[in-house]
Amino acid sequence: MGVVTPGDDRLDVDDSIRELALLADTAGADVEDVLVPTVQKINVATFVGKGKVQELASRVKSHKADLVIFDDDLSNVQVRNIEREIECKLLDRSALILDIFARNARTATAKTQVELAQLEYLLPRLTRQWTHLSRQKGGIGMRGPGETQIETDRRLIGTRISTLKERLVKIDRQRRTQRKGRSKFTRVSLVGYTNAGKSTLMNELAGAGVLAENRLFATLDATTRTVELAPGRQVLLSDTVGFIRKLPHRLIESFKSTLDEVRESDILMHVMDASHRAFREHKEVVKTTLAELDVKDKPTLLVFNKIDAIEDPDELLALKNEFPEAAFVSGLRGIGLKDLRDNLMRLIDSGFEEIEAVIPVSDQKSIGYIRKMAEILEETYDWGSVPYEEETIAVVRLRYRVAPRYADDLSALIVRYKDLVVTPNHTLEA
Ligand SMILES: Nc1nc2c(ncn2[C@@H]2O[C@H](COP(=O)(O)OP(=O)(O)OP(=O)(O)O)[C@@H](O)[C@H]2O)c(=O)[nH]1
Ligand SMILES: [Mg+2]
Repeated sequence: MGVVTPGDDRLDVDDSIRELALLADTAGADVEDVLVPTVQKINVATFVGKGKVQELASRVKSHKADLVIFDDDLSNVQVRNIEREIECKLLDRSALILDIFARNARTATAKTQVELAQLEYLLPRLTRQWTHLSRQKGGIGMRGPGETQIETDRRLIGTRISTLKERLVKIDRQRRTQRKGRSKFTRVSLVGYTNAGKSTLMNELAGAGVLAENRLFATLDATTRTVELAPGRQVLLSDTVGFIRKLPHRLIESFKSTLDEVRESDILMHVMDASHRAFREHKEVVKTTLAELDVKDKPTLLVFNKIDAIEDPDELLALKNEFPEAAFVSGLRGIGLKDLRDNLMRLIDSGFEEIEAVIPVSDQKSIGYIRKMAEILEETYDWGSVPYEEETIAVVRLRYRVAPRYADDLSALIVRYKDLVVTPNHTLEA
C-alpha cells in the first residue's frame, strides 16, 4: 500500500510502488494486491483515513493475506492501530529493507552492521506486546524489583547495541590498516542504485567471482580487487552495497565501515541501469545518498550499463549525445569495456599529479615513503657523481604518479632536494 498526497507525482509513486513490489518479492513474498489511494492529509493515528483502513482490512480478508507492506515509514502508533484493524502483520518500507539486508548478509561485517540497524530500528518501537528478549537470555535475575518487562528489554537491546558498536570500531580499525597497505594504487569504487549491474561489471573487469543476481541488495559488503586498465596500469576496484530511494538513514549509518571504502576512494564509477525507465531518478537518489555520506566532489565516471537491453537505438544515441563524457557498456555481454577502461584512465590522469624528483640514495626513508604512497613510473640512478653540499653523492631520479591526497605530503618530504639537479652529462642508469 502506498498513498498519493496532493504534492506527489502519481508516476513517481507508481515507480516507488513497483519497486516496493520488487523488494517484497526479494524478501520472499507474493504480491496479491496493490492499493494506492489518494489521500488529502496523513492521519496521525492511522496514516490513511478510517475508510481506507477498512478497505485494506476487507482486502486482507478476501486474499487471506499474511502481510501488508506500506511504502511509507509509519510511526509506532500507526503500525499498532492499523494492525489491530486488519488483523495481520504490517511492515513499512524500512522494515522490509532491513529484513532483506538481514537475509542477504553473509560476511561478519555485514551481519554486525545489519543487526545494529535492526536493533536501532526496534528500540523506539518496543511495545508491550514485544516481551520475549529476556526470556531468551534465561531471564532469572535479569529483572530488577519493580522493573517492567519493557524496561528490561530496552536495557538488553541497549547492551547489545553497545557490543555491536564496539565490534564495528574494531572492524573499522582493521580495515583502515588494510587500506593503508595498498594506498599507492588509485582507488576506484563502483557506486549506484541496487541492481544496476555493479557486481556484474566488477566480475567482468576483475574476474572477481562476486555474486551478481537479479535481486535487490545482492551485495552487502565491500570487495576489492586489482584491475589492469592497460599494461602496467593497475587500479584497485571496489564493489559495494547499492542504494535505493528511502534507504533508512539508520542503515546508512550502520554501514559506515563498508561505505568507508567509497568515502576514501579517489574516483567513483557511478553505474546506472540505462534500460530502466526511472534511471534518472535513480541517479538523483545515488547523488543524494552520497552527499548524505559526505562523499562530495569526487571525480566521477558515469557508466550507462545494460545498453543491450535498450530496444530503441535512437534512445541510446540521445543518451550518448546528452552525456558525451560517460561510458556506455553492457557488463553482461562485455560491450564497451575497452572504452570504459580508457575513459577511466583519462579521468585518473586528469586528477593525478606526475612528479619527478631527484633524491640522494642515502635518504632511504623518503624513497621508501614515495614507493609506498605513489606509483613509480620510472626509476634511474646516478651512482656518485652529483654535486651536493660540497660532496658528490649517489642519487636516484624518480618519476611517480601520486593521488592528490598525498601530493602535498610527498612534496614536503623532498623540497629540501629541490636544488639537486642531474645535469645531462651525468648518465643515469636503471
Ligand atoms: N541485460 C543486462 N543485464 C545485466 C547487465 N549487467 C547486469 N545485468 C543483470 O542485472 C542484475 C543485477 O546485476 P548485479 O551485478 O547483481 O547488480 P548490482 O548493482 O551489483 O546489484 P546489488 O548488489 O543488488 O546492489 C543481474 O541479473 C545481472 O545479470 C547488462 O549489461 N545487461
Ligand atoms: Mg552487487
